[in-house]
This record gives sequence, C-alpha cells and structure tokens, in this order.
Amino acid sequence: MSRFLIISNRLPVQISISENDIGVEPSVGGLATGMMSVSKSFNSLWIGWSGVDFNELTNSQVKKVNSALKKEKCVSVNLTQEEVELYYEGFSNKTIWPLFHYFNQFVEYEDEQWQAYKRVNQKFADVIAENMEGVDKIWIHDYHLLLLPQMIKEKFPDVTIGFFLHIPFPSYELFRILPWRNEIIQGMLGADLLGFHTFDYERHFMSAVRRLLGYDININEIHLPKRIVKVDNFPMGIDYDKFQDAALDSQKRSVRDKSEIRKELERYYLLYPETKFVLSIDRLDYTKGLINRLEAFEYFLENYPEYRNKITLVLLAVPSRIGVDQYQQMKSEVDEIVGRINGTYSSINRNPIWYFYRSLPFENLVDLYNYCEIALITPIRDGMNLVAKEFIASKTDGRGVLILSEMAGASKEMSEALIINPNDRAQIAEAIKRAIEMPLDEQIERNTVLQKRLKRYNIEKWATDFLNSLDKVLQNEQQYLAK
Ligand code: GDG
Repeated sequence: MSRFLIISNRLPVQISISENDIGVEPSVGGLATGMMSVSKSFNSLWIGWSGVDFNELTNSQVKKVNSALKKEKCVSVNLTQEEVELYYEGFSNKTIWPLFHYFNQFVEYEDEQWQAYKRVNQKFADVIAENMEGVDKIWIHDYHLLLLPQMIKEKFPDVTIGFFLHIPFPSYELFRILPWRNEIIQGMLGADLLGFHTFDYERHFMSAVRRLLGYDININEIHLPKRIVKVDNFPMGIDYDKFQDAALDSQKRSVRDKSEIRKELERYYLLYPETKFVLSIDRLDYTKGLINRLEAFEYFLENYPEYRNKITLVLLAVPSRIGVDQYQQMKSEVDEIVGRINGTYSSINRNPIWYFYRSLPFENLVDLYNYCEIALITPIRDGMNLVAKEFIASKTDGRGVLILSEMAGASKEMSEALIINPNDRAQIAEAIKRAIEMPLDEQIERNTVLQKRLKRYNIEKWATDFLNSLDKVLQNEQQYLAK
C-alpha cells in the first residue's frame, strides 16, 4: 500500500518527560492544529523535530519517546542545541520569518546560520531517506524547510513532492535583499507543486523566479529544463465542525461542568450586563500587531469615553520563540502598555484589559471564541490567520463581529468582517464602536455567509484539494515528458 509523508519543522505533538512517565500532547500552532486532523484520515507518517534534546535523555527514555511517537505515527529528526539556535531561532526565525513578513529591520544575515539551515535541511532529507519504503508522495511544510524539496528530488526523482508555505511570500523587491535568494528559490523548485495561501503570494513567488532564474512561465506553470512545477493558491481552512460542536457542547453544560473561564465570564456579565467582551488571541509575535492593537484600544477608550465602563479586552498572548530577542522585548512592551491602560482606565472593580500570558486548553479557547462578542485581530502581516476563522466557526447563533486586518491572508476570503488597516488607530477604534453598535440581524447576516464558506472549504477540503492537485501535476508531467 502506498504511503505518504508529511514533513514539518515541528512534530504536531508536545512531549513531556518526567522520571517515570512520557506524555505526548497535541501542540498549539496553526500548522499543528490544522494538519493533525488530515494526518489521521490518511495513511501517513509525520516527520519532524520533537522539541526534545535527545542528548539529555537516557537510552531507556529515548526508546520510550520514540515508541510514544510511533504510536502517533510520528518520526523524530533530532536536533542538537546548537542546531536549534542556528537553524531554528537563527536562520528560520531571524532571517526568513522577519523578511517574509516585511520586517526588514529585524533581518540578520549570518553565514553561520545559513550553513546550519542547509545542514539541518539535509538532516531532514536523511531521515526521510530512511523512511521511504512504499512512499510515493511527500508533503513538505513551511519556511524552515525551503531547501528540502530539491534535496529530496535529487535523490528520489520519481517521488511526487508538494510544498506549502504557511507564511507570506514577499514581493520581489524585498525577497531580492536576501544574499541566498537563488539557492532558496532553487530549493523550493525541487517540488512538483508549490502552494501558497493567496494569489498575491503566488504572484510574488512567480515574479522572483522569473527575475532571478529566467525560467519560462505559463500562467501557473514553471518550465524547468526537464520538469514542470505547478504553483497555485490554497487558502487553508479549519476543522469547522470541531469548533461548532465544541461551542455547542460548552453552552449546554450544567453550571457544575462549565469551565472556570466560562463561569467567570458569565458571572461578570451578570454583574455588568452592558459589558462587551473584545477578544484578542495570538502567539506573542511582532507580526501579529499586538502593540498597535493595544494602542488602538487605548485610543478608543480615550476618544469614546461613553464606552469606558462597558468594554473589556480579553487579551490572550501565547508565549512563543522566547529565545529570540525581539520576542522578549515585545513581551516587556506589551506588559508596559497593558499596565498603562489598566492604570489609567481601571475603576475599583473593573479593568479594561484582562491579560493572560499563557496558552489555554482547547475547551477554554472555544469558551472565549463563543462567549466574546467581538474579535480584534490586527496583524501587521500574517500568512492566513486561523484564529479569525475559528472565532466565526464558534458562533453557534451567528452573533458576533470580527474586526480583521487587511494584512492577514484570511481577509481575502472574509470580506464580510470589518476590515481595517492595522496601522490606522482611528480606523480600528471606529471599527470597535461599529462592532459594539452593530444590530443583531446585520451580525447574523454577515456571519451566515462567512460560516457557509468556512464550512465548505474546511481543512479536509484544503488538504484533499492540495493532494488532488499533486496527483494531477504528476499526470501532466508524464504527458509533457512523453512529448
Ligand atoms: C502560521 C502562520 C497561518 C492559539 N492560542 C491557543 C491555541 N491557539 C491556536 C489557534 C490556531 C493556532 O493556534 C494559531 O494559528 P494562526 O493561523 O492564527 O497563527 P500561527 O501560529 O502564526 O500560524 C499563519 C498558519 O500558520 C496556518 O497556515 O494561518 O498566518 O503565521 O489554530 O487555535 N490553541 C490552544 N490554546 C491556546 O492558547 N489550544
């Protein structure tokens, strides 16, 4: 039976190790949440880094971790501490991540990190090579592994390779800044199918290929000397039913069984029934626009005093990449602004911001999505943004207002949301006011359209579309070579 491999930097599991026990939990993150449901419905094996330093473990612990991973159909690529620093925190997150999100000022150009990036991509290729029995298709994910498609193609020319980029692909003028731009593009072109979230990212990629390598391009096909590479956009969906069902379930629970967070929200609402809860959820990342969001919220409180005691911002910032300087600095900045706003606008029993710096269990996340009336999602740049989609999917009665940045890939499919420019404080504040005042029938009308779309193009449809296109590419290629 043919098998297919999913490859990503991180495995979709979090491993906890104590003296006598090994725990394996699903991990947080767009890719992990999305692909987990897909992986289960196919005969697939997932290869990636487990997040555990195997050098720190005893032999028997290594065995236990590997067998726990095997049960989850996962195989680990083991990275040393140095590789994590140079390849993951380094080239991936200090070069590619800021550059592809247009944060040019944060980009580092370190040859040592680039060398480690190449070495680790090769390490992935080696582990893949050990697991190739019966494999006819490979699906590689994301910016950590841009060189991997070519490495595999060279060794296994008959295997069909798909690659999906979860972050934006920047415009050529930005991409060309990278000293290793040609190697990166060549690496990606090892794939038979390249997928992006939006047409714009696809277009930017095509433009880079044309200008840097001069290959012939025919609409969305790139003609290499001996192969064709297809490029297309596949806007990633979510597991819609999972969010709807969890939200319905949460509502139905008896008081005793409700989560603490839901009880607290309901208790607060009973005390202050005029309260509107505004939800903000993301990893603490400079691309997500937390600072501008807080400043816009402050501007709102300043300029619309009539709402000061009627609005609560529930701010969930999930710790992320704490080894990278900018993330630590940003954490201090967020702490400071939250402190300033609460210091200025709190009364004895009310704080305008409830701030959580942690990750919450899935059930709590759904409680927040379901209970809060407004979601404020203001990234400066974001490949897609699944939180926006999950918020809408969790609205069981169709009520709720999504305020969404035009810089998120999701805005292309969610024009019924209130779309804002994340750098325009006044516009965001105005959107908050509009959201508070929006009549219920208008909310339901907008969300019904959004929900229909999200339900139809869900995560499974996204993955099957990608995999079907991959099969088609193979057929086309065979015809092209036969000519
Ligand atoms: C990258 C791209 C693209 C968040 N907090 C908690 C939690 N989450 C889950 C959400 C959601 C996921 O994490 C975040 O996904 P996003 O898409 O919003 O953002 P990134 O992590 O940056 O993902 C992004 C994505 O890849 C997919 O291609 O959309 O543009 O940057 O699923 O539910 N989950 C739990 N607790 C939390 O506290 N359980």
